Amino acid sequence: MKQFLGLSAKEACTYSDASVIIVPVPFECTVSFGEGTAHAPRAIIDASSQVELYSIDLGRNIYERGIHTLAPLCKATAASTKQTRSLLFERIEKTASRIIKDGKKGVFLGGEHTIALPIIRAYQRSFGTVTVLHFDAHSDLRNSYQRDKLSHASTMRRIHELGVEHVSVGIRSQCIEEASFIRENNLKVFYMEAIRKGASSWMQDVIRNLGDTVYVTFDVDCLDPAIVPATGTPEPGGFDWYQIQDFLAALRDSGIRVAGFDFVEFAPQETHHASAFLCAKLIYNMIGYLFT
Ligand SMILES: [Mn+2]
Repeated sequence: MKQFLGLSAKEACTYSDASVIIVPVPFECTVSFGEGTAHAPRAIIDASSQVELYSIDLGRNIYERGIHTLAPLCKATAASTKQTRSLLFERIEKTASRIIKDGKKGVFLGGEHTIALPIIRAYQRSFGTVTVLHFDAHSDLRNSYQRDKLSHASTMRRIHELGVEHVSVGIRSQCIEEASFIRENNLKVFYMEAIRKGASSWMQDVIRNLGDTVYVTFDVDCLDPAIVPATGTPEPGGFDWYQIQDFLAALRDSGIRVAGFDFVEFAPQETHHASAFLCAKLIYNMIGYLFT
């Protein structure tokens, strides 16, 4: 397997020496609009070889933290079926559990958003309590979508049913069923409109709602489609690059432990390699800021 950042054999770590494990999960089953998330891990890993290893913001070579990239957990075929899905979900959960048990941080590259469900199951079981910090343009709280309860549009609903605390950030699209579900269950949601109007106070407000151990599920469509158009369901009005960098720095400064994250719903377009590069650099910065 090609290593994240294109690290040479000398720079890359073995699994046992690494403290950060990259797990490609090129799973795509429940696309509703644009497709291609199955190709995201490869596109991100390819683009990552162009990311500068030294970080100006952090003043160090982030990779020296020790990063190892696993082989993909499934084949990158857009036509994964619901039958193969449950087998794969077991595999994802086992892999996440093993990474946690070995005292390492997991970075899971989707694939569609549903992969977060088995991962979060593993984090919840291993840590007892974990807060899920959910970046997304969409609430993903539909009970089912296109007659599928494991649709990408239902991911957070299933995670909610696990009894896991979650805080959603960047939301700017939902259906009326989701709006009432949020009200009835008093869910913590930071809408993009409020973030836009509230200057930078949203960052501390989000952080105040997190527990001691956090897992981040990062849907790339939380970003503005002007900076990442390559996603299945782009929504106007998202975060810019610096808002996310500032938040990562604020979260690091809070001292909250981030135990792992996923990065999902990127759907690479061959003609738009700026998107793939942005994703690769953002993931590298997330490792640098969140896993201290
Ligand atoms: Mn989304």
